[in-house]
Amino acid sequence: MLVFRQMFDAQSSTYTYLLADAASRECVLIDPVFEQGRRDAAFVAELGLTLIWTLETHVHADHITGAWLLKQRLGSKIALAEASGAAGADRLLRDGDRVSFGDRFLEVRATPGHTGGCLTYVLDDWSRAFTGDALLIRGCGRTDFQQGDAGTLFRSIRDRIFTLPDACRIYPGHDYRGATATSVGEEKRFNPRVGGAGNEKDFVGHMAHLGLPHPKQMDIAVPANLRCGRPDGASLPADPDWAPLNLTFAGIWEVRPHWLEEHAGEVQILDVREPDEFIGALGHIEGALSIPLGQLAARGAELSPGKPTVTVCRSGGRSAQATVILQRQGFDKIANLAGGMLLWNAEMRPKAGGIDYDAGL
Ligand SMILES: N[C@@H](CCC(=O)N[C@@H](CS)C(=O)NCC(=O)O)C(=O)O
Ligand SMILES: [Fe+2]
Repeated sequence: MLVFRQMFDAQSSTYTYLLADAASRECVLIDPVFEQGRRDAAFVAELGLTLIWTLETHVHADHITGAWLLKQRLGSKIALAEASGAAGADRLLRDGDRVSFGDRFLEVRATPGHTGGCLTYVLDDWSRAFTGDALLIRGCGRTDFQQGDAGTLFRSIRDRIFTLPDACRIYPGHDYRGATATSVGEEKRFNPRVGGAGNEKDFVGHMAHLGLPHPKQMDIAVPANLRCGRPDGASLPADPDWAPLNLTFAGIWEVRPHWLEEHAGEVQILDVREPDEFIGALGHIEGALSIPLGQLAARGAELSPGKPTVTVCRSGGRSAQATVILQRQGFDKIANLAGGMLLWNAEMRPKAGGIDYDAGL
């Protein structure tokens, strides 16, 4: 069984793919994006997976890879093409290699042309192929920089991608118009550059006249990607260190109830439930300030700005939104109480008011 997810970085229109072997829980990420490192790490953790490889389809010109960052966070290894010329990889891939995760594997196909080191990763059963920027949906990667060569790209697509079964699903490195996937058969018929009856000469002529401006991030992205995304002296965005926080895939920093019970005196506790809930059956945490979620935008000034804040509600849903509202107001040390008062009560932690479930009522 395969676990498969497609994720998107809106800044660069990049797709990142997660493939996991359901039984062993081993997974790989294809083309992670640096700025999405926390998102990807949280996703891998929440699905109970172990990230063993990050795989690059090529040295990107438009965004920085998350490979190095994920290696620091999760201990994953970095692989990309030997022909990429990049330093800092754990494995340099060549045409015909296999990258295994659990009982599954990806077959490595060299598909140069967009760059000299472009790879396509084909799933073991040929049901899916991850083409990077060699083949895009109704398009293809540009060929005007990074050893780009239109004739080479034409042959890569025709000989190494279009030779897969028509039903093989194609997952590209980007899409700029909102499409997510295509298939070999579909691109053979409808791709205006490489499909239909066009030949190499037609393709080379088409590619010579794209007239695209260079990617905005190119001068930063290419040198960084040639180091597999390792920052060059620049400091990393630091994780908050005032508590052992967990970042959920939804992007919310969370704190566990036991930590809050032990450190209640060091933080301000903000309960965002309605007043009747605050004094209702679930009770509230001693010393908590009560500001209902609907009033938070107007009453943020009642909180001390420099003090770490933990938001609380019934289940953790409304208080997650409270962290977002407070961040917009400039608060930076904010976390949500995981599980809210429901989990707090289930763990029988001390509370003010409410029903004492432990007394058997
Ligand atoms: N506007 C984008 C540039 C997008 C771009 O050039 N993308 C490359 C892939 S790295 C490409 O091959 N695009 C093909 C196309 O747009 O047809 C940016 O500034 O990042
Ligand atoms: Fe690219």
